[in-house]
Amino acid sequence: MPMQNVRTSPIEGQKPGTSGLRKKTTVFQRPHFLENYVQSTFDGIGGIEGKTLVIGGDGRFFNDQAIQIILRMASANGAKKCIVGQGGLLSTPAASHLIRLRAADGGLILSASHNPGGPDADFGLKYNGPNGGPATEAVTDEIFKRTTQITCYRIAAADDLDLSKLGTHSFGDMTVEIVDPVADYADLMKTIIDFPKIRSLFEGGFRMCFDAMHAITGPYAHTILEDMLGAPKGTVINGVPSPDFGKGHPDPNPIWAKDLMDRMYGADAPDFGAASDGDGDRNMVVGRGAYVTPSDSLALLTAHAHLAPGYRDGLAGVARSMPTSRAVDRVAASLGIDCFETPTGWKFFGNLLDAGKVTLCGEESAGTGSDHVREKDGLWAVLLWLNILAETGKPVSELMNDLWQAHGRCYYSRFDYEDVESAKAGAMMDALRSKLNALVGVKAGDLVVEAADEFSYLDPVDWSQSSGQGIRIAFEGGARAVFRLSGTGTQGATIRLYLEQLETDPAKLQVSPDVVLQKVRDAALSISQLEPMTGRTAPDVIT
Ligand code: VG1
Ligand code: CO
Repeated sequence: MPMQNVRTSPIEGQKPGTSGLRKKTTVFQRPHFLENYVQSTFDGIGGIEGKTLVIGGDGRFFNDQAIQIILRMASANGAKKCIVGQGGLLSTPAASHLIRLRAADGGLILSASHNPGGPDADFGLKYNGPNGGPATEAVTDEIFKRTTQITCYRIAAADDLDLSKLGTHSFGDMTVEIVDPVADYADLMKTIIDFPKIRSLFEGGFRMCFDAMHAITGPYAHTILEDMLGAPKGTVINGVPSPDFGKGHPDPNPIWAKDLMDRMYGADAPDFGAASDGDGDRNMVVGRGAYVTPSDSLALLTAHAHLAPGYRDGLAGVARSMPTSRAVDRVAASLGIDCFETPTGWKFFGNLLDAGKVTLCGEESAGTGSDHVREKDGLWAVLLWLNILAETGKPVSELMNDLWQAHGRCYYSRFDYEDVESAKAGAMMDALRSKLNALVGVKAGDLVVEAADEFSYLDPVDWSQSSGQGIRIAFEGGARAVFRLSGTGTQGATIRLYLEQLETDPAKLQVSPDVVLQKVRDAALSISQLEPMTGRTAPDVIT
């Protein structure tokens, strides 16, 4: 197979964000853009000669073309083997599992996750290391450095490989093995979740609605929920992946999964509802008339994980990203296990999981996972919930109420101000940062600031330091506001404001979150001057 060395020059803006590189699809389609980034990734990880890579994506627009380019580049760069999901598809957690199962040297995941897909929407690419987890900051820094120095990339001249045929194919000197994207993942689930127990739950008439949001979890959910666990056909909705996610926004939250929310709050609602995102690593959970915040979901799973076979011996510890509510901290304290606080993004959980310091981890953005892979895992979280529902026989609302009665309730909400002019968003964060030291003791509205800082993290395993990870302001009485800039957007800046208020009075555990959070919201907006400084009068999305 003829190989080409193609001359190129650095392209600006190839710095990976919270989870890989995400750009408008049209940017990824520009000449050399994808190729430069792929070559920089290969070079940044020390080359791929003789290595085995797992490759797959969420099926969004351009997935099929990009994967062919990546295979031709992998071949030209001397890779020994690529393991590819059939049709170029793999959910992010399934890719993570495959890397681990096959002891591959790493993997490339083609996805912009919860960002919309399509010719006018977003595309993304992410490298995961041999532990199956997202590249650490040291690795992404090295990849980025290579993007600024690149002078040529290597690519084979070859016809497209037919990715629909399972089995082993040769591609120049490289082998390409095309695997069923679902089978290994489903086998793994069987070892940690009590399938017979869930099967009997469905046999007893338990009803569920799983919204795959036209994204990658469709095939996984059809196979596992309907075929293996016996949930009636029709349990999974929007289950066929489409390149533009049915023109939807595959972000499982009450705003973007509104149809599911309407069903769950409507007459004759099912017992349990769930949704997953573009690449299958996020989950939303909702009971009949009872939405569960992701932070509460992590706390609930921590409290009851021992009911599932994979966690019978208890948890080594748990971890949450800094903006995630402190509900899980309270459960961990009652269990006598450690609770770690990390920066936003799954890459920060990898070392803790590898070192056996934590078993479960999660983020407020609908990500929950465990040591079974090194990514968050949407369907796994749903299955663990089902296992817990089957064991306890209680509805979601009662489980949540029990949790709050035992540990207090962390009322929680996130405000997103999207596509803000980057300079204005930066100026607001700078102004806030510059007054942090003077904030303690200041009264803002009805609240008094107790502590204020910018979060930085010292990894307790490899002692790497990550600074500038979000500004947090704690108020007397258990309220907290966090400000940070998103690292996954593709247009302007997105400011995220995370609000939290702890309530331990048993009589005040069923109040509307808006009412409870009003004081901390007012205090946060007054301290930050977010609205006048950005010209925004309201967030675009509240979750
Ligand atoms: C967001 C979430 C973060 C998550 C990341 C990737 O990042 O806040 O918790 O890890 O997306 O998730 P940011 O920087 O935009 O806040 V996914 O499912 O989009 O890979
Ligand atoms: Co995702």
